[in-house]
Amino acid sequence: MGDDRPVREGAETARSYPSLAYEINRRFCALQNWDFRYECYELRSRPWGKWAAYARSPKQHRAASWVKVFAVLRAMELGYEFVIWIDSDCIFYDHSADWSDIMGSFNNPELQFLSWVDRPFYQDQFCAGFFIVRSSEVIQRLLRELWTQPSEYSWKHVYEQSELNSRIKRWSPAAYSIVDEPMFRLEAKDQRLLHLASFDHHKRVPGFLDWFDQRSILPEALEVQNHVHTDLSVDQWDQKLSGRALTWLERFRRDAWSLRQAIRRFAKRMLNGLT
Ligand SMILES: [Mn+2]
Repeated sequence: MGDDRPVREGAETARSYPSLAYEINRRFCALQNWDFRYECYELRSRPWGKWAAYARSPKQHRAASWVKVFAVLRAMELGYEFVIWIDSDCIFYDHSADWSDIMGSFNNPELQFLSWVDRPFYQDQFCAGFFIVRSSEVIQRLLRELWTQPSEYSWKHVYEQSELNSRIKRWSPAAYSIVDEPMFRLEAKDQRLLHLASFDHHKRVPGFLDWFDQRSILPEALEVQNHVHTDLSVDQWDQKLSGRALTWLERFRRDAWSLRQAIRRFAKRMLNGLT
């Protein structure tokens, strides 16, 4: 998993949903004997806020959720055969759930990508908040092209998810699998995933706290120094994939863009304050 926000420890965990999700997901991975990484990625900080992610080859700013591409590519570089991506607003819900059938589907050597259906929003698309990929040339190329080629979804909701769906749907059906199980609502106590997406953002902290409460586990992030990696620089990865340095004009544009975003955020806060 990954986020630009740090994992908070001690009593602070309970106020930060990525930190609560970190601990729930860390515990599940420990049970499964899966290595677990939280990429706390880094973007240039300016006095008014952070730079947005930017892809130099298509000259496009990119919404934050695109950064998962680097986290997954990085895990592949580390030599893992399979990489599971989980959003910081998504948890492995039932820790006694059996995942051997899901992982076993990769016994089919043609399968490259597995994800959950984006129900109730779309019946025929997957949600990019959770997916499993085989570390193969096909997937590496997919992720590199996803970042370096122009996309009409660069800043359009649901961002990299729409681009991923449109690319993978061109593949042979044997190469991808969409699991039809709930993730956006708690429909069963034994469901594998729970994803509290942006429309439910106010439920994330209380929802994840309930998970700890029901199991009498203290909501505190543990083993942070073993699992949180703070050296994934979004710009360095873009430079590596795009193959060139930023021009001064691009630096200026990114400052201007981030300033514009900061003004928008401020205006929105003011408007909310008035109503
Ligand atoms: Mn999400």
